[in-house]
Amino acid sequence: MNLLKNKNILIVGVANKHSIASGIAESMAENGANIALTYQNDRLKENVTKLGESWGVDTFIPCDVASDDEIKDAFSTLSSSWDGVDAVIHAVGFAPREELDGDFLDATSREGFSIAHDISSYSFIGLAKAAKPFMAGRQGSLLTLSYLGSQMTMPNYNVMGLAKASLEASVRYLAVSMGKHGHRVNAISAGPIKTLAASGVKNFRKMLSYNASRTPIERNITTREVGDAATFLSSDMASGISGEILYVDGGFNTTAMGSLEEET
Ligand code: NAD
Ligand code: 0WE
Repeated sequence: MNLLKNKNILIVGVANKHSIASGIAESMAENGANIALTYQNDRLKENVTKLGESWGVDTFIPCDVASDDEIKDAFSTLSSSWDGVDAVIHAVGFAPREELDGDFLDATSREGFSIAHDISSYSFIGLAKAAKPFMAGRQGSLLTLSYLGSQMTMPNYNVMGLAKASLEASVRYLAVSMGKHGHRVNAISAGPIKTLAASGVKNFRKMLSYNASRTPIERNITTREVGDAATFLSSDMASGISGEILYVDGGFNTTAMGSLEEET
């Protein structure tokens, strides 16, 4: 399909081939998008460049979203090759590892709270601010990635649940702000996937099998399935959708008792 033909799309959050952002880039590349990728730091530069080249990407820009200057510089670099931006994908989340281990009250610190909210939630607003002038005159789209832990407690997800709740609220407020200029803002709430961010998490494999056994489609989702939903939401096919949180989780969030046929 060619849902994103002639669209300029910046994707933030590729670390390796397992990243959700990689499933998004692959789907968007197949759909004819012009893609630019950012990478967090020099450590990731080579990996991200190699991966990107396999999708036909030729623009790679450093961007640590903790820095307003780096966000601003990323868009000025982009403006030398593109006459504007149609869509931005934000697939970034981070909390200090110690925050995601054990009892919520014991594990949560003022510093960890601040970092989690800054990197996982504010950065989407920071990107929107910087992208806005480059989206002028286009019907642009902003998209971020969330998780059900924003709505319901999950063991160990802790302060990330609060940061995702904040991120989802920002989708609604940004949809109003950006809507005045003809742009849409949405999130995908994805089911759990074994990515780099998940690899540091205790018992993640156990969580994946629990999740699969209680999901209507009886399996976990893939990064490519998230990518295809992201392609749709960033395309003109979704011109009536804004402020929305779209669940790409095989229906997990809709059931409370599964089918009573799972083992665990
Ligand atoms: P990932 O580790 O592949 O991607 C996370 C990305 O965030 C990495 O590319 C990393 O470089 C980037 N990042 C972290 N701090 C940054 C900073 N300061 N500046 C710039 N980039 C920074 O893991 P992922 O699972 O693909 O995560 C992508 C998004 O999807 C996150 O928002 C995550 O919360 C969300 N998500 C993940 C799952 C899952 O189970 N894996 C489920 C739902 C939502
Ligand atoms: O949003 C996420 C990933 C969040 C995340 C993970 C890490 C691990 C390594 C943020 N920051 C860090 N920092 C690190 O140092 N997911 C939805 C995946 C995820 O993470 C969990 C989960 C799920 C699902 C953590 C605990 C419990 C469940």
